[in-house]
Amino acid sequence: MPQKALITGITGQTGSFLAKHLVRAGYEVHGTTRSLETTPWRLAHLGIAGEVQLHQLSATDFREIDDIIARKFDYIFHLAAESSVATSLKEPTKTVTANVTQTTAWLEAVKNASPDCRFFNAVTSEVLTASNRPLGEGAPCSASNPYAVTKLASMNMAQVFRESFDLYVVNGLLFNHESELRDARFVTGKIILNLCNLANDTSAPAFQLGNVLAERDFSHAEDFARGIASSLNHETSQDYVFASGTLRSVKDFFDVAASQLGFDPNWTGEGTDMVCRDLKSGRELVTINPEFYRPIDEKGKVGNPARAQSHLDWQPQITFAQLIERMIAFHMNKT
Ligand code: GDR
Repeated sequence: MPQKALITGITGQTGSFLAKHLVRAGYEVHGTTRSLETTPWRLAHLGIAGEVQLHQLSATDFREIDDIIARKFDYIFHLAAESSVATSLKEPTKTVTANVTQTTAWLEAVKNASPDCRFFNAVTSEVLTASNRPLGEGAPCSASNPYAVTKLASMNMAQVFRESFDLYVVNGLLFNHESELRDARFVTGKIILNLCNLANDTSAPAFQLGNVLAERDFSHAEDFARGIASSLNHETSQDYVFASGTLRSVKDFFDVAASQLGFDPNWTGEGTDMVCRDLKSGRELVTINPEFYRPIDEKGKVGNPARAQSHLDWQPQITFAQLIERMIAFHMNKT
């Protein structure tokens, strides 16, 4: 009998890579999605749309969870969430429902109906307090936006269920993970989409970004999918940081992407007057719009994935340059 896994949020970026990993490893893979009508384009792109069983689950009403969990899974990977900081600032109440209430509903269902099922909860580096040191699992926590507040609560709830009810529950503290399946709500997807447009259309106007000096620890989501899968196969359950261990600015990401596309990016000005031009053509590529700044944008944080490396034998395999190459290749082949 194959092992049975359920991925909540299977049609998202990380859910899709995780589904592919588990399908290839021989699991029977199920997933929840908000709508069965929209085409799961990421699953189709990865060639596994026909190999997973989808179940509809609303983002606000979780009564269907009892029916879904009655199918008895060996593993549940809970990735469904409102995952954009910007959206959480616009819709904090909805974000609490999607991220805290939903996680609690899944944990409660596991406890009541399927206590042997191993449960992974996707958390974020946003809950870790910035420091000059690389951040591991024991680092102090705090939250500076609604998304981070909800993820901190969901992490604490998962820990309480693990300790109080003896469940196998893992929180994954995920630093930024990007890919060719990223949409333009997130800065890497926005940069690649717009730079590819500029490369394909010499009359396309410059686009706008917010704080390009913000720093993040970027990885490829496919690398995280392998780590997430392994985290439920250790003898004991505990939390894991997944990260590359290297800090880069949004500007670094932009510069590497622009260079790979044949531009010669050159920045002038400061703060919201920063502009990047292509030195070869003199063309303006990007300007800054303060509208895309966040009320509080955390200082750069770098992750320390030592526990995942030693317990799970996990190593990232896709470099920063390869991540960007894959994103560009995907968009250039589409247009
Ligand atoms: P983040 O990702 O908030 O780190 O969360 P995002 O790509 O939205 O922002 C990264 C950084 O880029 C700066 N930035 C911009 N961001 C967006 N979206 N649009 C812009 O135009 C722009 N210009 C500059 C932001 O200020 C920020 O500093 C991601 C998500 O995947 C979360 O779900 C996940 O938990 C964390 O990573 C780890």
